[in-house]
Amino acid sequence: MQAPMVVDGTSIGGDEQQRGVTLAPCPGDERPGAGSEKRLLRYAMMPHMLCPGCGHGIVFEAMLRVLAERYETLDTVAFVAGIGCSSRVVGYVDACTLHTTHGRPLTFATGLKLARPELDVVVVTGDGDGLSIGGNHLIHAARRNIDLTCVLFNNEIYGMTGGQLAPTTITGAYTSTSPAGNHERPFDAAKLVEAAGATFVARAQSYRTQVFEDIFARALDHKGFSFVEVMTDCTEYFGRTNRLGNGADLLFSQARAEQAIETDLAERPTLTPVPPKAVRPVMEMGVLHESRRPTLEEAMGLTGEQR
Ligand SMILES: Cc1ncc(C[n+]2csc(CCOP(=O)(O)OP(=O)(O)O)c2C)c(N)n1
Ligand code: SF4
Ligand SMILES: [Mg+2]
Repeated sequence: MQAPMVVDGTSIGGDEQQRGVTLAPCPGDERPGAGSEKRLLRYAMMPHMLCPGCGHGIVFEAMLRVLAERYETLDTVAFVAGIGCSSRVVGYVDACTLHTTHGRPLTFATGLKLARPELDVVVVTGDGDGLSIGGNHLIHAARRNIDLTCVLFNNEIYGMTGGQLAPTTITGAYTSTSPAGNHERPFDAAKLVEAAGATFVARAQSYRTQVFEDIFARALDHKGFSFVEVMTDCTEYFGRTNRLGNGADLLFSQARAEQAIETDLAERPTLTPVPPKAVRPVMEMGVLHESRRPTLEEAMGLTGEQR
């Protein structure tokens, strides 16, 4: 029989108590208010399935920190996700959650928001889920300007299914389906979604979680379709296949690819695997577009009393 997971002496109650799970102190827990995001976790789902060093855990924890500051409980917040390692994280948050089919979280979220406009609906998707099989739904959700917050975890690969090429994989990178290096050019997700009509578009990195947290909070406040692309790293497939080192090495390579800081470093190739060389492009970070026009719910009259 598996021994109960007891990491330190802090008892936390609820279903986590039934499983004998206790919380480990994390670096930074000594900060005032730090650690409060842990109350939003679904302990019955632990241990989680993310690989050591995966950027998705960093981003997910940052999302929880923002939510913990804004909500006592997540009863009025719905998380909707597709399928993928990124999408899987919604299973770990103690909110109303829909873990849907691959590529379709925005369709479920659209139905949910129109039926229950009073809910705050957050969509978590991956670059495969949101831009490959679900790319069509993404551009139409943006065009409709439905009031959803969509966070796309871009790790430039299909992580969950064994590291296949994604529409975001950088040119030259090795994946399990591009053994000679990727010959294609990746999507610029943020530009695509802005052109499709989203009224809030931003890009952030798992490397700088404070910036991501500020952006995520603004996206939640925004009325209309908010899209946040967050660059995260798949250590297990993207990192290992391209011989890019561990999670920390990958985070450092993100720092070099950010336009706002270290532009001198950014001009140098940051990914130097076996040839053909894959160079992580320099990307603009921050809020890239913000505007206001009627949301789909407003256009349909689902406002005021009817909401
Ligand atoms: C209809 C359908 N096609 C394919 C799959 C297999 N599949 C599951 S997850 C996934 C890719 C996920 O990639 P991404 O969204 O980038 O998530 P990541 O694991 O990289 O975070 C695929 C192809 C599926 N589950 N359903
Ligand atoms: S396979 Fe990649 S994306 Fe999936 S959990 Fe592991 S490191 Fe993260
Ligand atoms: Mg991916």
